[in-house]
Formats: sequence, C-alpha cells, structure tokens
Amino acid sequence: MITNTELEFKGDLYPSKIVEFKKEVDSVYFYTDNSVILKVTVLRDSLLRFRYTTKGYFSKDFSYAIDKTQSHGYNLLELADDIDCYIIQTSKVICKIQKEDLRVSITDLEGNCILEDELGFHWEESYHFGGNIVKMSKASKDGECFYGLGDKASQMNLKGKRVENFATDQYAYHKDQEPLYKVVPFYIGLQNKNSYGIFFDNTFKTTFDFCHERRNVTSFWAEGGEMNYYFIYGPQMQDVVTTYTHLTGKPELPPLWALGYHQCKWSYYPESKVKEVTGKFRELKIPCDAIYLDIDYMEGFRCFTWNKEYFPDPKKMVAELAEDGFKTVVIIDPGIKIDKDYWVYNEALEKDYFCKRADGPYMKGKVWPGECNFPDYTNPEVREWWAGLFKELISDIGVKGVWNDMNEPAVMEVPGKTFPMDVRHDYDGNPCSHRKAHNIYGTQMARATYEGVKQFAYPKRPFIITRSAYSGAQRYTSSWTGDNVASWEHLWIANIQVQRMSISGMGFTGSDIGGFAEQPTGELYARWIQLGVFHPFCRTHSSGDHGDQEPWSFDEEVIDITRKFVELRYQLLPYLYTMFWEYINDGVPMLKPLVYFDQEDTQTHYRTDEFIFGNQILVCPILEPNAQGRRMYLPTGNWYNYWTDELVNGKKELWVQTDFDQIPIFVKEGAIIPKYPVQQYVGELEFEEITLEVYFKLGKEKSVLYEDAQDGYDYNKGRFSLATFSFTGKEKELIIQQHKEGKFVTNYTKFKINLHGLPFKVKKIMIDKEHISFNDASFNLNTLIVDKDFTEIYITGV
Ligand code: MIG
Repeated sequence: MITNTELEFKGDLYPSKIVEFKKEVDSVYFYTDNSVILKVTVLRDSLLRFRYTTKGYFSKDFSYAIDKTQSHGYNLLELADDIDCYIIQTSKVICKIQKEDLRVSITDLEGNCILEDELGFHWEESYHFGGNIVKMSKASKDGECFYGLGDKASQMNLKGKRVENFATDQYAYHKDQEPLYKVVPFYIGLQNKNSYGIFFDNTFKTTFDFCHERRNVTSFWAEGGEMNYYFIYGPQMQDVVTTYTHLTGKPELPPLWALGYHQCKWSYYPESKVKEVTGKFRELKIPCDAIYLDIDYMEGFRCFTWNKEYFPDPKKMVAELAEDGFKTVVIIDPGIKIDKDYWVYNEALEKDYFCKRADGPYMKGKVWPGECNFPDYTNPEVREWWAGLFKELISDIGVKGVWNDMNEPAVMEVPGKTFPMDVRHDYDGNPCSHRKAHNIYGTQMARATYEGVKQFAYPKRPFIITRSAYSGAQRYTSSWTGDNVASWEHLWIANIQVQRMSISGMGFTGSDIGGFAEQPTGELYARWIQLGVFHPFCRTHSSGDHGDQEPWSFDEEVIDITRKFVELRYQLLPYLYTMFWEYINDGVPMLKPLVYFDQEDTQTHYRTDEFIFGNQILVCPILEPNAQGRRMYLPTGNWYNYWTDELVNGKKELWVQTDFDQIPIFVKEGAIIPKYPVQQYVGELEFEEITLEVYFKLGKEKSVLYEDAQDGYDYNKGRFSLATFSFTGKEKELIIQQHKEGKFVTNYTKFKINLHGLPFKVKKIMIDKEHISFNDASFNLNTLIVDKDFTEIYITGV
C-alpha cells in the first residue's frame, strides 16, 4: 500500500551535466545525463526560444499564442564549444550554456549581463496530475524593474510582487487582486538601462515572482506543460515590446467607428429605452458611435435569440439606429442553455460539440440561462460551427459588433468559479484537461466569434470585444478590463491596466468608464471620461443596479465636460487611427508608459500616472476629488501645455494648474497633430478640410498621418494615404515638408494649419515654391489654409 508520505513532495529535480549536443538549422539541442533536453532556437538575432523536456524527447510543439504568419530571420548563429560551456552567438547576444548543470546566461556583445539563471530550470514531478511542475529562476540585480503581464491591477513596476495567471471572473476586484481575467505571461525586465523580455508560453496556471520571495531572484513556474519561454533582447523597451507583439501577432485595423465613443449598460431594454438613450446623445450633441445590448436582449439568455417582447423587430431597430449613426453591438456568452427546444443546444448536442467531464458526461454549469453546457472552442470544428451561428445576427439583422463575456470561463455557485479541472478539451488535436485549456478558452471563443463576424460582415471589418484573453488574442479581438468599481482607486487602476495591456501586445483595450459596480459621483465620472477618451477602447458601462450612468445622469457641468472630451476624441480620430496603424504594422503600443518613452531616465521607472498617447501627446489624468491641478512628471523634451500653449521643458516634476474641465495634456514640440471636425458619429460629415495643429520647435520632428476608407479591406491593396510631415524650425524660419504614399484619395481637399508657439512675426510664405501674398487679416492668428497635397510650406519671419 502506498502511504501518504510516499506521495509527498520529493523535492526539486535539476538537470545534470551535458553529455551531448547537436545543431540543426536554427536550433541547438543539449542533452544531459538525466534525460533533460534543452532546445535553443534562434528566431531572430534578438529573439531566442528555450524549450526544455525531462523525458528524453519532446512532445508535439503547439501554441495558440504564436502568430504563425509572422516571419523571422537572423543574421548570425555561431556555436562554440568552450571549456565549461557552449556558446551560441547571434549578431545581438551571446548565450552561454553551462556544461555542468545546463544553466544559461545571456550577455550583450560587450559582455554585459542581460539575464542569467539563478537555479535555472528545475522541476517537481506531479504524481497527482502527471507531468511536471516546471520552474525557472533567474538572478536579479539590485535596481532591476519589471513591467508587462497584461491586466494586473498593481503598480506599473512589478518589482516585489508575485502575480498569478489564471483567468478568473473577478467581480469588483481590488488593487493588487490576483488573478484577474486575462493571462499574458510576458514581462519586461529593465536593469542598468538594458531591457529584455520573457514570454513564458505555457497555458497552465503560471506564477511569476519578482523578487518577492527572495530579494535577488525572479522566478516563474507552471503547474504543468513545458518550460518553454522566449527571450527577447532590447536593449530598448521599444524593441522588446514590438518583437513580442510581432511574435504573438497584431490585429487588423478596426473600423474607424470602433474608435469612437461607445455607450453600454446592463441592460438597455426594451427597444424604446435603447432609442431614448441614442436619441438623447444626438439631442445633447455628445458624439457616440455604438450602443450595446447586454444579456437581456435575449430570450431567457439563450445566445442567438431575441426577446420578442422587448425587441419585436430587431432588424428594423438596428437599421433605424444605423440611420442615426449608431452601430449595434450585442453580447454573446459561452454558456448554452440546456433546453431541448433550443436549436443551438440541439445542434451542439447532435454534433457532440460540448465540453465533457473526464468520464464522459457533458460539463454542466450554472450561468445566466440556468444550467448550461459549454462549446469546446479549442476544437476547430466547433469554432467553425460557432462562427456560422453569427449569420443571422450579422448578415440579416445588421449587428456590427459582438461582445464576448463570461469566457474565463465563469460558472456560478461553484468553488473556483470555473470548470472542474478534469473537463476535457480538444486543444486543436492535442487532447488535454481544463488545467491546460482554461487560460486559452476565452481566446478561442473570441477567435471563433471573430471568424464568424468577419465572414458575415465582409466587405466591412468586424468588431469583437472579449473579457478573457491569453497572449495572442489581440489578433482577433479588443478587450475591456472587466467588472471594476466606481471609485477613485479604480480610476488609478484603469489607467495602469490599460497602459500595461498596451505594452503587453494587447493595445485595443479600455475600462468601464465610470466604473461597473456602484455609483460614481459626477466628479468621478467626469475625471474618468477625461482619461477614457485617451484609451484605445472608449466605452461607458455600468451594472445598472445602482442608477444610471449616461452622461445626462449627472449635472450640467459634467455633461459639458463629457461633451468637451468626447469631442476632443472625435477631433483626434485621425491621430488615434494613425496610432492604430503603427500598432498593426510595427507592433508599437498605442499608449506608452513613461518608462517605455525614456528608459534612460530613472525617474520614469516608478511613474504610473502619466503616459504618452501615440507619439506626441502626453496625458496625465486627475485621480483625486477636488483637484485644481496636480503634481506630475514631464519626461525629457519640450512640451506645450495643450490648454495654454505655454512651452515647458521636461525631465522634471511640476505642478500643473487645471480647471475641472481640464486634465494636464502636453504636446511635444515640433508635433503636427491632425484633427477632424467634430462629428456626432464617424462618417456623419463630409468635410472640405481638416486641421493640422503645428507646434513650433527649434529643430526637427516627424509626424505621420494615416488614412483610408475607414472600413473594408482596400487598405491592404494599397488604397491608403500615408502622409509624413517633416518639421524644421529655425530662429526666423519654419519649413514643413510633406511626403505622401498610397493610392487612397481623401475626400477633403485642404489643410487648415494652426501654428502654435511661433517665435517670430511672419514676413513671407511660400507654398510649393510659390509666393503667397497675405495681409494680417488672411493670416489671422497664425492660421493658414493650404492644399492637402502641398509638398513644402516655407515661412520666414522677422
Ligand atoms: O455576471 O452580462 O463583465 O460587463 O454587463 C455578470 C452582464 C455578467 C459581466 C460583465 C459585464 C456584463 C455582465 N456580465
């Protein structure tokens, strides 16, 4: 008989000495005496993959996170056999593998240590589940900082924290709560001005410890699967993040309306209520592009059905809303009601598409509709079926976007709030238990939803939003930060979460503006809107059980502030869209924490509140009641106060005075910021001209403006317009050159140029080498109208 003590933890096991090695194309294998194999693959000179097995062979390689369409390549891969180690060298890094114990250290070409194993790879055999608990520990030097990891509600710098990755429905979470809805096992280390990244691509529950347990050790481990991580070398954080995003994939461009303002509540019904809300937006002239239907639009919470009492003619309603510029987005949950009169249930049952328990019965759990079964989205056939279910909603009824919720997956009234761990999944032909599939479930649901909406929305672009996600989900969907709370602390959390998501590859994210649970004061709501309009996804949402959260639920002043900031977002749409284009092309995060902006400046390492919106606008929310301004840090460079045009030099802390209808916003000198006229929704107006706000600088600066048809896929065929503006400012001279690419012709014909901070009086203006005559009246307040295709504006002054 086996006694309890025999089942107990036998301790950690370690690789022994290397007895053999082998090089194969882009990979090198190291074999130890005790059957451990380390496979090092060079994907790029600055991107190395480390994969370990303890069995003497590797199991099939499969990942949902890695974007297989992305290409990689390196310049150099050299392998040397030294006395006590093997050395792999690329054109960026040198990686040493100790012969004695398989420990790894990575240096740059000058020999500066970037990352080094402490104990390195080790493992614990799991008798209970089979396989190993796989562990890694790295030495951490004093002063090292840590960033990334998705939606964590903690300080930006994770030094001293331990975080857990297990997708969880965490209603009304609090600061430092672990775990949350999303799983992004990717972090950025910054030490001695060098940045590197680690992506631990393992979907089991993972834990990261950043010098929490031991002061000079960073470790991460998983409760199953392989020790399989990617090392990304910077040295700039920019390079780490863009490489990670390239590895796990980028989205396509969303339709421009998806970057507008969205209004949501649990729930708007019946139809008359929906129309009352949309009508009020138009009446109060607060721009809005999307209205959401939460679970009550369905018949008894059955996905793909409508409550005919509340919504007798959904197609007609959706069309009428569309006429008024509103796109309808509907929620779809994973739980399918067990109901023999429900066609979706019957189809799934007939095709055997629901998840099963280990011994065969279907996984059954209670969610909104009552007892439900749950499709296994990790099965490609199930995903295809699921995608097909969207035909009526999208093609026929005209819904424009789909909102996936509860996909952690969440189950009510059970311990752990999710599936039991024995539930089986197909995992794309790699059958496994829920322990392995849990963290990826939501992503595969969103992926299937995306495929469906995309197919039926064609030739328009799809819009998907999800609550749960794993690395790589950004290829299919946007996301929101789940059930937050109407509190000042949560405003602080929202700011950090969205910045963190941005540098974790998943940039199209926002929070429930105003807070989901509980009731915001007008002041809190206003402060939240002022931040929210600078988040890539911008939606007010609330649980609705505490009163209303439409802008007009608050007083006149708050309504005016909401309008002012939502209008600002609509003006900045071309700038925001250009940010998005840089994200999908180069993996550049749309929001940049200060440490990302200037990692050389150690002052930025612990900053959390200020961030760069795009490349040239700095935003700092007000996070306290009764504020008349705030202290903040302005990073390196010279910045114009957006409200006053005062030029301030950075790399210093300062007090910024703001009224209630302002937050500190600064524009980088030399920037050229494009603005559209205010519209009540994207595409409402055809305009003759757009504005370029030009901020004078002594020196040079580049700005970019990307535009296309704002929907559809023609931009992939070259029908886009990409304008690059080069600004050069001298003591008595200003030159703006424009270089254009792409075949898309914008509707407007003119730029209205507003010059800010001009240090001289204009004497002469030449446009494309032609002299422009002007008097003080036509060149009023430093405004100039030019043809949108100008190539050079040349201004001299006295
Ligand atoms: O158990 O659909 O996070 O945004 O309004 C609550 C109702 C289910 C949770 C989501 C929230 C949504 C709500 N849902």
